[in-house]
Amino acid sequence: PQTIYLSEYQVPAYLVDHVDLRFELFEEGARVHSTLSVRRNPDSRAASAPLELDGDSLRLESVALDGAELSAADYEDRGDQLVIASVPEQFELSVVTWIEPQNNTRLEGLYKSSGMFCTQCEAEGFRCITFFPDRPDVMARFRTRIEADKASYPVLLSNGNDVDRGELEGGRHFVTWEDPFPKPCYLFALVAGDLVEKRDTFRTCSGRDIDLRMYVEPRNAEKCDHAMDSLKRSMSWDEEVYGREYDLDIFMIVAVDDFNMGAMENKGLNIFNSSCVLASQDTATDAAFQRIEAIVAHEYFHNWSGNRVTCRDWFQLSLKEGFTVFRDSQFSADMGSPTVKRIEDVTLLRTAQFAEDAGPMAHPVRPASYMEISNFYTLTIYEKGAEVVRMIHNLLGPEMFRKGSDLYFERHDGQAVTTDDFVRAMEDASGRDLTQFRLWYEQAGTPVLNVSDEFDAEQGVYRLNIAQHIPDTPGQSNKKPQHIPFALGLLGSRGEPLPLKLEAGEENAPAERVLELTEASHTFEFHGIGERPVPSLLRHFSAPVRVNYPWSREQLLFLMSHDPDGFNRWDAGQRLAVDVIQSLVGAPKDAAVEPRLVTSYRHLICDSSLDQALVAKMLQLPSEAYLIELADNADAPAIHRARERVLKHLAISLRDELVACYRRNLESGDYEITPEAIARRSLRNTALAWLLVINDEEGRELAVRQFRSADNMTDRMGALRALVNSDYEEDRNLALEEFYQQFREDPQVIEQWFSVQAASDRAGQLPQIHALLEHPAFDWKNPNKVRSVVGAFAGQNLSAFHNPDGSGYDFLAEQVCRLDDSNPQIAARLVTPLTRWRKFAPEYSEQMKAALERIRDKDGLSRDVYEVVHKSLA
Ligand code: HT7
Ligand code: ZN
Repeated sequence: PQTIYLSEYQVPAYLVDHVDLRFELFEEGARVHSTLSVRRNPDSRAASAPLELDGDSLRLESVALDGAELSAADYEDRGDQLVIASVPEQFELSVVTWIEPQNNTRLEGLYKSSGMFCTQCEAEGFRCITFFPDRPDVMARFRTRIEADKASYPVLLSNGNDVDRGELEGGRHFVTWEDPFPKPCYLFALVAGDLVEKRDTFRTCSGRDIDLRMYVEPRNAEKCDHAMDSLKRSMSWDEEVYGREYDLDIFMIVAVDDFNMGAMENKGLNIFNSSCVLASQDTATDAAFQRIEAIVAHEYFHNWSGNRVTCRDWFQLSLKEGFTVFRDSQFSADMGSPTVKRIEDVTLLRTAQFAEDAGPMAHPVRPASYMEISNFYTLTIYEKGAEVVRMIHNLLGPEMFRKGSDLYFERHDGQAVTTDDFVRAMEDASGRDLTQFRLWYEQAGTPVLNVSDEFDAEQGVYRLNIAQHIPDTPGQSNKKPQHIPFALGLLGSRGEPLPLKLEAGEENAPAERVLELTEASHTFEFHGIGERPVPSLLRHFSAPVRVNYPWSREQLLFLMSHDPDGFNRWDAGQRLAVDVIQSLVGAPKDAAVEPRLVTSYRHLICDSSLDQALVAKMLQLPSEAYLIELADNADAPAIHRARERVLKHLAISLRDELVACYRRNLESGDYEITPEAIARRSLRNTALAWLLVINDEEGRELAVRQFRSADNMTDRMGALRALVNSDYEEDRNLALEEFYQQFREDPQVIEQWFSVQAASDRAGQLPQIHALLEHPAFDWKNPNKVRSVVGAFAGQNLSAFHNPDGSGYDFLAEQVCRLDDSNPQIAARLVTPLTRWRKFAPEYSEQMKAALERIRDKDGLSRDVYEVVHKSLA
């Protein structure tokens, strides 16, 4: 496959001002009539360039230029391109293509899901619908007429406003949609199906009433309220915090079961994976409710950060994704607990993005090259991209950042731009020079900060040295120092925050500062310090970096209970737990577990005056995935055993406290989704899980009772997970069966049922995984089902996946090869756990590499999987 380079970007030779589409939808396929108003781009230097339109899996039926049908000699159909060598300055091109949505298993372009037609055009799916310059810097106005059988497809939707509708012969009907805003074709959408409509309205800040509509299959009619409420909250938050008002008169959301990602921000017609939009108390966990709120907000926010101002090319993907993740993360923080949201974001970043940044697929936030753009919808583009925007926010402060975003939206409205344009708007609005900061977009790899300190008791000076280096990544070495905002505080021996005087005699010094690191090494002096302080470093996780500092366990325990920054309290607890678990990896069975860990957890469980949402997070031990990410020559089963050992020791030592915690947090009133109620459910389900890890009889009874009497999915799933991960095999099987019978008609719940088993070392050993793949509810064509079994096994059930006999790797390789023909995007994503092979001890890594080689050798490998496998083996 060909590699595409940012350095070779050229403006399009032709622009399209208007697109007229007519879709004739049938069971045996669809005919697409497209008429493009094209003109030569005055900014292009390619004066007499041929017209080149992208296409993929299309059957060309006819081509006409300015109304005159072209003969085959006038154009070249190269399969992936339609080329017309000679065209006038300005013209109308009409093309008719035939496609087969019912056979489209890649879920790119127009396809069928549960009997309805739907589209996914980002990044390059529009070319699977008709021939078109499929690149985001070609922005056109779209008019779309959809024709279909009225009984089977009463609802016909596209972008913009419905401007015409009527009956046709043979029981067919049509609806015409017009989108007044020019957009790239990746934002095009079409839906045709038998769907129920849920309506609401939103009055904007300027007093316009927006028609809000959700379209779902009739069986899901009662699962729309949460998404609709989330949408209204998002609309009003974006007005308040960013001054962004919605622009069309209608905003539509559609839920589809078969979808490669979470959702898609098509202009005025967002399409969602059902699992990311449908919720009811009975079927969705608290985590799902929160995820839905965040994704609804994310897609809505794209209307400005992505649609009104879009990307010039796909190297700029983080322009819209990083900025929009930052915006949705601010929104979620405002809707719930900011500290908990920060902990969740950082957990994902440190566990998965840091691993990506240290692996063979590492790439900058603005990549310099790619083979298959679908492989670049990564944690680096999304999560690290959001952290980069967050750092700009922190460096500029909220007011200047808002000035910068206002300027960005005003200056670039209706344009396709670059990450550099975004940074320039921030510079111009604030007067700050972000030249060095731009390296965050160019250099891959997670910066490492080595911090050391000394205390000069005589002078009352505390010195902190911070040295940064950025590890080599594929194609990049000897990197330059980056501009890193580093927030910190110092604590005295009673936990009191000390004033941070950077000069002797400084008055009113603050207790927290953001130091700006720009050199390879800096030494900071803090004056007027009477005793050796305990440093609280990188508060709020002010930059996406690794910090090495030789904390003693004593200091970590101290920070856990005294740090005024909730995030760093949590982080101290994580560092302590990591240290304790790491010290037990490969240690003799009777090696002691740090007793102070038990004491500190007892304090967390018993002191109900603490912020319970934070406590709920602090009680979660670092995940196996994170422990592996931190290790060299990782031995996943040994890490699993050490972690289990600590968990069991804590559960045995704190058994009575856990029962009391469970009872104290039992619900009394109605089910609510407030941070307090979520924390209560989280605490009692953690208590339950711990009790079952040690086969506690009372815990078993509580779990069975909770499973049967729960009035919400969080508690039902909490009890089920605890039983599944226990040694009570009979209860486990009974609960799994009961759960299945109760929810067998609900695909989103069955996905949870699959993944709770596949992720469990008790219920998810390979023979059981094979049985799940044979289960009647499993469907290879549905990405959610594949993720819930194969993805959960390889990504969460790490001791089983890393079975020393290599069977887990063989299994994954086999499933990737199987999926590669039907859905290459999903196949390529599933390879991820194998790409980390260099991280593991040789007895694992050699077998992982062999599995990758087997995938590499498959005949007809897709470009998606080819890129991931070849880069991993390079
Ligand atoms: N912007 C959307 C990206 C997306 C996507 C990309 C590749 C293949 C399928 C896809 N579905 C959606 C999602 C978002 O970030 O909002
Ligand atoms: Zn997005």
